[in-house]
Amino acid sequence: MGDVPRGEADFVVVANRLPVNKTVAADGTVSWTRAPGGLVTALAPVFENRPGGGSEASGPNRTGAWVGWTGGSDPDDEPHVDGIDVRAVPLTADEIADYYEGFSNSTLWPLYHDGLVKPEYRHDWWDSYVAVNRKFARAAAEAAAEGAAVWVQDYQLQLVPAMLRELRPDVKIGFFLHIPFPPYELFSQLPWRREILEGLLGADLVGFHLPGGAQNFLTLSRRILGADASRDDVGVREDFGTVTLPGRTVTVGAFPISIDSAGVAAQAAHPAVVARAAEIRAELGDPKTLLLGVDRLDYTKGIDVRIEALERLFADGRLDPSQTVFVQLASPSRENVESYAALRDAVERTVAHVNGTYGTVDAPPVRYLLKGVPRDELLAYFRAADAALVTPLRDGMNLVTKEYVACRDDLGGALVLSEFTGAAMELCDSYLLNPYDHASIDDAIVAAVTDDDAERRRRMSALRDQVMHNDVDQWATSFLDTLAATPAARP
Ligand code: GDG
Repeated sequence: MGDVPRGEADFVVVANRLPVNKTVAADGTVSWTRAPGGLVTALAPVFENRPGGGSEASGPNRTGAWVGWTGGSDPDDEPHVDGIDVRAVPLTADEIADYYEGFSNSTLWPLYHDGLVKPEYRHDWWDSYVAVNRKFARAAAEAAAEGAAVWVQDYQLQLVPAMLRELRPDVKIGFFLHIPFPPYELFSQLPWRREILEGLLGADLVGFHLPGGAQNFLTLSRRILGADASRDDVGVREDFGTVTLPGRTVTVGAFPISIDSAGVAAQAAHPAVVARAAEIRAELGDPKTLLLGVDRLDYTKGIDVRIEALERLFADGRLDPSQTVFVQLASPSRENVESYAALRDAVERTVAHVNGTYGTVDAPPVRYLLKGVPRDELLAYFRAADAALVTPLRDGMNLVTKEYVACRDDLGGALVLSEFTGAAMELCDSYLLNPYDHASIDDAIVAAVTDDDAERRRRMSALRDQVMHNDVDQWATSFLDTLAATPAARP
């Protein structure tokens, strides 16, 4: 307990990954750059917008720190990036295999995404998850100043809140889950269901994207732990509840994440990006209809769902393959996890099949890229596309949707969106579809590309109102203000 040295940061973010990427030049020189990815994209502006890292809740001119893993196993790594005080938590190769690829991404990730792939339950992975969570908790405890606000992120670190509270009962602890939180029927498969819930309940505030996740958490706390968990019917927001524990109360709520909407819009409106968008269409042979998918290569994202839909639409004559180009930008992800390698093979087979059947040698209708593209290039694709196809089978939020909308100040484009994303709750003027229903998918895509301009512009304008008014800073401020207002523990 008392043997942890106090740090100096009044605001600490604890996340699996640091917002850094390592590159090693031919001469061995190591350099660190900012990394892409949902969480990093979401949190980097929050961190930078708080001078010195101090949250509004904890006052200006304070210091901040970001605790996380570099993404590698070199014990000599000392990452640094401009503007953020990063504190690396080193992981061994075994920990990467067991905590990260194992328990986080072969147990929790599939379990929390409807069991789309069968979750594996292994005790050696769990032991590693516990040990690594302890490392993160200790690093956070060492970074945090007396009374600091510590914001723990996501499914890899669900034990950190309780571990940190044990080490540092003086700090305020927030936890936010970026992926869906499953209902009792699924969650209770987990052999360590009690431990995970107890870990999360170490926080003062537990946040989810959607009210449904918050509700599941309250129900699970009641049914599995027998805790006094209730929905706050008299509160200002009906999506808030509380879990009352001996000596303290945990606040539970929904905070739908967003993007740096103005920043994305401004970058996408840059003349170079606008020019590149036109160039992209020309390079693709000026198709009548340009469709776009942008995802990490993940089985939750429904990449196969949209390609199979295209095949049906070509076969049924509802879309003309000689006048349609679908670009799928897929960034490689979790390549050492078996289900991801299998997905890659399946997607590549389907792409080849559709191109072989409906393409010509010089004009395949599907263009598939398995690599991350630079940000400017990505935004140019968003500006160029007549429709974005976002068809996940399950997705916590999906930031690609919001980025696409933010890029379309021309009110062009259309958003085709799965009901099984968090974003669908807010973006109800998109072309919504049920990714399990072929007719629903096909009709949504056809409507998005054939509706008249007035209807498409009306929808995009409504979507833009939503996205431009609800940005990531509002998300973070709302979470941190709620955290600051949570009741102090009773001695
Ligand atoms: C998790 C949850 C939740 C993608 N390819 C490239 C690239 N990206 C960027 C996108 C976007 C981010 O990565 C992906 O964010 P998503 O939200 O779509 O998805 P996840 O990575 O699964 O994120 C998700 C999120 O956490 C936040 O809470 O919304 O539900 O699963 O920003 O633009 N960026 C660049 N090149 C690429 O090729 N530059």
